[in-house]
Amino acid sequence: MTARRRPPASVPSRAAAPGDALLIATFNPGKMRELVRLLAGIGAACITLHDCGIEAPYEETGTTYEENARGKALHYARLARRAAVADDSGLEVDALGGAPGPLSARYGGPGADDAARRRRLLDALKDAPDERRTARYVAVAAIARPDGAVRTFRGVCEGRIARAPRGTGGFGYDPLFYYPPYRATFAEIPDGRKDAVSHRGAAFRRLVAFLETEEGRSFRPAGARL
Ligand code: ITT
Repeated sequence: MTARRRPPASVPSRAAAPGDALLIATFNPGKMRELVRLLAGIGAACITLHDCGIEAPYEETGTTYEENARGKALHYARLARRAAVADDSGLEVDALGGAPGPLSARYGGPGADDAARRRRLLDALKDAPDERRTARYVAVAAIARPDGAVRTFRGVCEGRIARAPRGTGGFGYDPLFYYPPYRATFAEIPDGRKDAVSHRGAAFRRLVAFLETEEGRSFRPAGARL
C-alpha cells in the first residue's frame, strides 16, 4: 500500500455516479488514472472508494498478486455492495531474485514514497551490469461481486531497470522501467503507449474480454454498454 491521497479529478464524484456504476477499488492515484482509461470501453460510470465513503485500506496479507487482488476486490465489493475491480501489481527484478514483487508498494519501508522506493532500487542495483538489470512488471486484475464471486486476470511486461530516473509521466517505478521496444522508460512516453503494452493494460483487456462473455455478464455493472 502507498500513501493515501485523493483520487484524480477525472473520476466522477459521488453525486454524479449512478447506483449501477463500477467501483474502482484502489487508493493509488496513478493506478486509478490508468484503470479509468482501461475500463472506458465498458461504458459504465466509475466510482471511487472515496465516493463510497471507504477510507480504510485493505490489509494485503497474501504472498501472491492473485491472492491480494482477489482479497482487495472481494473486500471492497462487499463493503460497497456493488461490483468492484482491483489490481495487485509489482516489479520483479531478476538480479534481486524477483524482489520487490508483491511487496513493491512497501519496498523502502513504512513512510517511503515513490522517489524513496526508486532510490532504494537503484542502490540495490548499483553494482549490477546492464545484462543483469532485466525486470518485469506484473499485474493481476480482479473483479468481484458482493456475493463472493471473483475472477482474476494476469498481465506481464518485460523491461530493464535504468541507471537513473528518466521522464515525468506515469507513476511509481515508471521513471526506472526502461521498455526496450520503445527505447524509453514508461515515464517518457504518452499514457496510451504505456497502456498498449503494459502489464495492467494486458490484465484489464483480459478482464474486459471476460465481461463480454456469457459468464462475464453477471459481473457487469448494470450501466455497462458491452
Ligand atoms: P492499492 O492497493 O490501493 O491499489 P497500491 O499502490 O498499494 O494501491 P499495490 O499493492 O498493487 O498497489 O502495489 C503496487 C506497487 O507496484 C505500486 O505502489 C507501484 O509502486 C508499483 N507499480 C505497479 N504497477 C506500476 C506501474 O504501472 N507503474 C509504476 N509502478 C507500478
